[in-house]
Amino acid sequence: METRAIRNKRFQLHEMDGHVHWRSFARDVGFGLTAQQKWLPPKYFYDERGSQLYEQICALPEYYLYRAELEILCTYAAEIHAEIAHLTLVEFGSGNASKTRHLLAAYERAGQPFRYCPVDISREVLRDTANRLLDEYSHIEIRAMHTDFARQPEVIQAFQLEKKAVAFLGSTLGNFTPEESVKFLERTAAIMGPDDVFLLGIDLKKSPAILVPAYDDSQGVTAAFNRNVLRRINSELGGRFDPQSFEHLAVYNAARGRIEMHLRSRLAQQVPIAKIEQAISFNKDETIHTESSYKYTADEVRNLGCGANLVLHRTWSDARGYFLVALFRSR
Ligand code: AVI
Repeated sequence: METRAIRNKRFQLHEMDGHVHWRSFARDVGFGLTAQQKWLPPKYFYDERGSQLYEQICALPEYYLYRAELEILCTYAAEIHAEIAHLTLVEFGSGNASKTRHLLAAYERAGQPFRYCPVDISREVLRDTANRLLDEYSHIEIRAMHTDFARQPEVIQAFQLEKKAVAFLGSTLGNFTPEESVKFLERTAAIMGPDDVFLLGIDLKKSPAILVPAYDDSQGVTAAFNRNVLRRINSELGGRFDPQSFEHLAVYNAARGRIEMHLRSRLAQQVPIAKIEQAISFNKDETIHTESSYKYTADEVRNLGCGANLVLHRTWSDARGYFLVALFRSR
């Protein structure tokens, strides 16, 4: 693992080999698109354009997740801060930190120097966000890490923190399968000390009448986000996809408790992809499964923690009960 740190007084960036190498992208694309049910890992949505589209999704009226979690972090910032004030805040998948800001503001109000350790797969987003936060908060010191943390949550040990609050917000855990989630939480719990806490933001189960439009908005932003992975295969792997020949689909799979996003081929077609030296055949209406977004009940969230040696300590919810922020301690 390559580790480089870019330093200035209040900002350090640790590079943990976080860039997506075209060879691993090609390997995942070759593997996923030759499976019986074609699929692609959702992490490939997030190139620069994909990250911008995700920000637009968060502003959509149908995408309640963002605003529900924001409401929780805004309403209960003081209560949550009281639980973590003595800890350094580490955040997996920090993105533009637009919700975490409410916690950072509570640290700032305390008038003491504090450290924030954002961890993200996008270097550009880490840098831009760090610059804005440094301008905004005079007491903040940022140690950022650029890495694909999903495979290895232990990377945060490189921060060498004595006591930490590890946040994983935005329901990003919902994009892991339940088995992957337990593994990820278990591995995180294993590197938590007795005073450390884990703060999880997760979307709750609710009517498909609310869930489905959140992933199939009327302006077509989520459709563009979904198709962006095909554009990325075109530009980085020499693919010949016509993204418009794939229809965006979002369905709620009640048996599995997840929203599934697919891209459905409007016609029978063959798509050459130069860097995997193959042409992929699609039947008309055949789909590529591009993302699962698991939804949980509050009890399932508690059990998810239990299975990973995390004990639920407190929860906060929005007024409509759509979203949950849960604070765990390690067993
Ligand atoms: C990042 N993740 C939690 C989002 C979700 O809701 O699963 C990604 C997303 N996919 C479509 N819209 C948003």
